[in-house]
Amino acid sequence: MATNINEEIKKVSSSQKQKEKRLDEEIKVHSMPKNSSLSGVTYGNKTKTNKSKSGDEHKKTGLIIMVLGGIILLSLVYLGYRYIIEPSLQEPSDSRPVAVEPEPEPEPEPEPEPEPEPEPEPEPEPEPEPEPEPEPEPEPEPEEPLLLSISFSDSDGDGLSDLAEEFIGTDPNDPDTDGDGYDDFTELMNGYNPLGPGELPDDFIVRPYEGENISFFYPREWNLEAIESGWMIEAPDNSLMQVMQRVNETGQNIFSWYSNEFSKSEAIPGRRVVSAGLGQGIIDENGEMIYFSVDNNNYVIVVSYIPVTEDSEHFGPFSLLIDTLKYD
Ligand SMILES: [Ca+2]
Ligand SMILES: [Ca+2]
Ligand SMILES: [Ca+2]
Repeated sequence: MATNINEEIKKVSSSQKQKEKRLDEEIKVHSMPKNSSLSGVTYGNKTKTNKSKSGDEHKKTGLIIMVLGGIILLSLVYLGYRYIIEPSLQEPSDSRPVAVEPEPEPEPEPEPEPEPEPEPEPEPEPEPEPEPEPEPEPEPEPEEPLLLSISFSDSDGDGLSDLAEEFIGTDPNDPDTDGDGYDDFTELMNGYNPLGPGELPDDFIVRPYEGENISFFYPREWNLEAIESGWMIEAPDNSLMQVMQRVNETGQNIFSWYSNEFSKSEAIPGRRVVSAGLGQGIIDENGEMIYFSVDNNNYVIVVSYIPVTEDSEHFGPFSLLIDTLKYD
């Protein structure tokens, strides 16, 4: 019985050992691939070959470095010679001949230099700048309004303004141009010739207009036409003079009437006041019309000047009209 038990134990232990052995083998088999795939023996071999290879490369590299070093060294030597030693050798050799030169040569040529360039330069002028608007000038004075620019001065005091006398040909500085004892204004207004004996010639430069209440002189060549509340006198160049009559509803004198009519409270400057046959008149602010009060402030006469051009061509006729206006 005991032997049997021992044999049994042996069997068991031997089978146990066999199991363990198999396990070990299995473990080896499983772990083998790992070892082989990793750097096991093979890797070791490879490393060895690499080491021997890199040894060779080191030698090559060293050789290359030495060759390159040699080249660089030679280059440096060459450059050093080329740019430092050579120039320093040449300089003295250059300066030597200069020093040797015996004569500075009296320079025989003043050579007046034949003026090389008469400067043909076509000058394309890259646009001469668009010029920043040459005139910021705010207009040379706002232009004196026409009637305000007329001088109604009467130098010889005969009742005709200088401009009117110049127009009809009498002397602005002599009240009695023809020396007959009657002044120029009186002769004209009464139909006598201020330039000589007798009555006004038929072809005198101006002629009278006699209205119901209003009379005045105007140029013979102008065309007079009655219009509503007045007259229009047209020059050959279509410039116009107008004489209009208005009722003075307030019965005020011309200064009060003007202030009331145009709601002006300020005093009227002297240069806008005209003394004429109808008494004192007022030139309006725009210098286009002159207002007179007539018939004991029952009417206002409005005279206007409407030129085609703004020259002074018709100042004479207009002055004469103002001077000779009468209201009866
Ligand atoms: Ca005069
Ligand atoms: Ca005169
Ligand atoms: Ca006279």
